[in-house]
Parts: sequence; C-alpha cells; structure tokens
Amino acid sequence: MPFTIDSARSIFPGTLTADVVPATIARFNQLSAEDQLALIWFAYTEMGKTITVAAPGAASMVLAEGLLNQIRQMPPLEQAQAMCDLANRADTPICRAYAAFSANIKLGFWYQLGQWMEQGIVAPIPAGYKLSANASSVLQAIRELDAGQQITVLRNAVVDMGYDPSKLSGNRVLEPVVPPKEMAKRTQVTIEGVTNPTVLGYINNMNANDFDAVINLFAPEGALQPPFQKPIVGRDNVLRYLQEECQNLKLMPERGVSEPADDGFVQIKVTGKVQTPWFGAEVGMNMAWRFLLDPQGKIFFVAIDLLASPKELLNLIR
Ligand code: 45D
Repeated sequence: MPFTIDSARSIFPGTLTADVVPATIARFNQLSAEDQLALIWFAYTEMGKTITVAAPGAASMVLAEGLLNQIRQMPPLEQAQAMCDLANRADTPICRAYAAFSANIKLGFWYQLGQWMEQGIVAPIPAGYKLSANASSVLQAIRELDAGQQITVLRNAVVDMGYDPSKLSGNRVLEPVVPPKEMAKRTQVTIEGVTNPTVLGYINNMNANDFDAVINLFAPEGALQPPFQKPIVGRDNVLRYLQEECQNLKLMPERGVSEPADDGFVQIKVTGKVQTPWFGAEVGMNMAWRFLLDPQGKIFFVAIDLLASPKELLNLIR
C-alpha cells in the first residue's frame, strides 16, 4: 500500500517525544489570566538566572512598535488589563493586532514588555502576588523540565495568546525574509550513519537560511510536521512556514539510521541538537528528524520532534 501523509506520521514509532510540553501548556491554559501572567513572569525571571534571552533584531521590533507604544502610554491599570486580555484571548483591537504577529514578533513584543515591567514603565506583577495552588504546581512542573522543554513551553504560551477570529489571519505581520548565507560562509554537517544527499542538503540549506533550496528537496505534495503540530502539506505552505519560523536556526544533527521502506521509499531518522537565535548556544534542544523519502529521493514527509530526554538521542531503532 502506498504511503499517505497520515501513515507517514508513524514511521519510527518508538521515538519518545516530550509530551510533557503540551501537557504543561494544557494545565497552564486552565489558569486565570492573572495567574498565567504571574507564572510566566516567575518562570522567565528564574530562567534568566541561568540563561539569557537575546534581544530581538531591531528590524523585527519595528513591527510590534505601534502596539508596544500604545500600551506604554496607558495608565497602569489599563496596561494590566491589556495584558490580561491577551492571556484571556479577549476580542479587543489589541488582541486582534497581536494575533496577526508571527511567533517571533509575539516573542519580541513580550520581551520588550518584560523589560518595561522591570523598569517600572509598564505595570509589573504586583509585589507579593501569590500564585494559586494550581499555578504553583504548574510552575513546579516547568522547573523540572530541561531547558529546551522550558523555552518551548514559554514560546507556546506566548503564541497562543491574543484573539484570532479566523485562525487563518488575513494580514499577518511577518519579519522580512533575509537573504541566504553566501556560499563561502556556509557550513556542511556530517551525520554518523547517514550520507543521504537529500537529508544533508536539508540540514545544510536550513543552516544557510536557503529556504528555496530546502523546498526544492520536497515532493510537490510533501509535508513537514513541526513539534506537537499537524503536518503542513504542500510546497507553498511549507515554504511560507520555513520563511516565517526558521530564520537563523542552527541544526546540529549527530547520528542517524537509514532503512528501505515499502514501495521504494526510504526512511531516515536523525537525532541531534537545535539552537534558536533567542538563546544561541546556551540551549541545545534535543531533537529528532524522521524523514520519509520517495523513490525519487524527494521529501514526502519529515517530522521534527522535541525529544523526551537526552537518552532519546541514541534511540535509532524502529
Ligand atoms: O505573559 O528542521 C513576561 C522547525 C510576563 C522547522 C512574559 C524546526 C508576562 C524544521 C515575562 C513579560 C521550525 C520545526 C509574558 C526544525 C507574560 C526544522 C514574557 C525546529 C509572556 C529544526 C515572556 C525549530 C517571554 C525549533 C519574553 C524547535 C518569553 C525551534 C520568551 C524552537 C521566550 C524555538 C522565548 C524555541 C522562547 C524558541 C524567547 C523553542 C523562545 C523559544
């Protein structure tokens, strides 16, 4: 039977992903808006003692400037209300504007608000704010995650805020697409156990921000499945996603395994680390790529997984 995107999703079913991340987000989403904001504040400031967030680039901050200045000019109570509205996903103009931002612009927006809260320019979390018992237990769960899982929880919390009436968002606010790295400055990875040119090309072109080259490695109806998400199907959709979410990532694959699959397909699992520009070398996320290549060597499907533990980096069995 030929592969479908759906059946492709279960290649290498023994891969243990960090399901604790969506479970923690689900618990977080049950909390009151006040608790959510205070919890993120505590988690973020505690994390800041060991790892530092990199300031977003000026070019992308400009895109959040209007909303940020609007909040900055409000009296403190209104500022606090605007932040609660975001957590509550209330239908307000600010929440609609926020929902149109790409994930990185949302993160940059909160990065700036966090700095202003620290400086007293924006209403801080009230001194002595006491988390509810449930919120304390979610915070404790976050403390027990590894750094890669912690930053994923924070990112998902931020991405889910705001009010998106369509869930399709007409006028998205996106960062400019930067040109790919010059040929002379590109790096080439080696992966123990994998020499497949499509897989090596995928990694090397991702690291060069050369998304046109990456997309040429996909079959026309090929799909990419980000961590904890449904597959994104078709070259146009995948390209748009790569341009929006993948600039300046560093993919550091370590090892892998390649096996023939049905109908002349090949399945390849690779494990290694990924760094985000937000934290650079301070956080290496433990990841797996599960590729299914068609008989022409094109990517029919690739899943990117955040792994449950570093031990999973060595799990290359089916
Ligand atoms: O509410 O091969 C305050 C794909 C308190 C593509 C705050 C990939 C109040 C294909 C502190 C102000 C993309 C899938 C908030 C690979 C409040 C592919 C602020 C993988 C919110 C490899 C909080 C890429 C703040 C991956 C400022 C896995 C929080 C990328 C900031 C992962 C949190 C990237 C930040 C991750 C989190 C980035 C900056 C997980 C960044 C996380």
